[in-house]
Amino acid sequence: MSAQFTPSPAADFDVHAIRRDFPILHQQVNGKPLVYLDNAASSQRPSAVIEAISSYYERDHANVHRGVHTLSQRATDAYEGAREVVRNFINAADTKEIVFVRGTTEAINLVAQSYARPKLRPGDEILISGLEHHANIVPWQLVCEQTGATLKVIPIDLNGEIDFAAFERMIGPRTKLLALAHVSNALGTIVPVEKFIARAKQQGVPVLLDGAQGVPHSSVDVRALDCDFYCFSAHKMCGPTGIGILYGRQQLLEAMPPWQGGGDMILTVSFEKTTYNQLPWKFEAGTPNISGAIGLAAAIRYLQSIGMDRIARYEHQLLEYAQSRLRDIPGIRMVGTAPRKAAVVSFTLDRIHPHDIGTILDTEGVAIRTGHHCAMPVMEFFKIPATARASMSFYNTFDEIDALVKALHRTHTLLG
Ligand code: C6P
Repeated sequence: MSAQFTPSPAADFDVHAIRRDFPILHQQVNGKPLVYLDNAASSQRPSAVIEAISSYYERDHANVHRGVHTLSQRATDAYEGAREVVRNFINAADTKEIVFVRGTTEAINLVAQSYARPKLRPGDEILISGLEHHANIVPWQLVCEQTGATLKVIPIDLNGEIDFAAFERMIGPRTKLLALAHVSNALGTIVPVEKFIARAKQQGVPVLLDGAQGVPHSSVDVRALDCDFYCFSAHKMCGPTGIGILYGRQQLLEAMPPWQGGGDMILTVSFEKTTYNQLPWKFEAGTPNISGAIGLAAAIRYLQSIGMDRIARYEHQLLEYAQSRLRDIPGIRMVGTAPRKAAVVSFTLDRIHPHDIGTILDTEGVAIRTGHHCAMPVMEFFKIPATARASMSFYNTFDEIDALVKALHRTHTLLG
């Protein structure tokens, strides 16, 4: 047995009280208590979020920015109020910098098409890393195909960290944008984005951060980070699906053309000429996801009521406990061993396919994700087709990690 980490959660962190806020957690799956460890794919929602959305539909729903009637004004106030909640949460300078989108994927595509595409010329370069989710690869491949620019990939090492020295060699006068994950979804690596941003700034290169796995687990301050774009999805932070945020520095967003046309993004339309709305509405064509924005604001308020720093500390304890307990599983190989990690453990078991691990775990009520996690190049780097990934959230318990470990021992007994 390896030395085991003894958890000592802060006395004022009452995970059982927190769990009572999440109705979905209290059920049996396949006759066993649900152990939900697939939070990196999508987290669960507290009652506060579910109630905010249903109360909006029960009392306030109408279209926004269009009607003078009371319901439309209420809906508009709630929608724009949600923007302010997001602004405050990530410490953006102005609500003009907060664009509601469908999620991280749409935010990155928006920047690729509206910021990068008009600027890129053949020979220009976009820099990403070998850690990226497909959402931070494919939009850049598309825009490179459209413009003749080149996509360059900063290598990673066997711990799952981005090679900073290689980055320093690769950034240069042709680099037009650096786009990096804040936290890797497949491995959990927390990327030391501050030093990448500082180096990019010396070169005058703008930086986009894919914050899909960053925002839910630690406090993010876009001004302190000094990034130019920051993208995230509500559904990974206790909010609804189908809504997310593109934060962009105002000066850059002002200079970008709209990427979709339609209602709400215009000031005037005639067949000869159309003029566009101000920020942020210039990027929000059509009826937006109003209830989604309201749900996201409720999720942020909920997270703030617990405190992002307390969440980060508790989740770190879950990670340390999981890592120390998993070491004893026969044939386990941890994939992604960076010293700074979010609460994600990716692993393989000797001679057992990750999908079989996932299937056996499900019979024990334990939900994890298996596969390439939409990060196929990461799997290719480690020369594996897939991993099993347990991703934890602040409502998980140490007992649930014990349940995971027990189910893995059973998997080994059945298939190993
Ligand atoms: N990762 C996972 O299981 P969307 O689908 O747009 O909300 O988020 C895309 C995305 C972008 N970047 C990172 C780092 C992500 O983790 C994700 C979503 C999920 O890891 C689903 S593939």
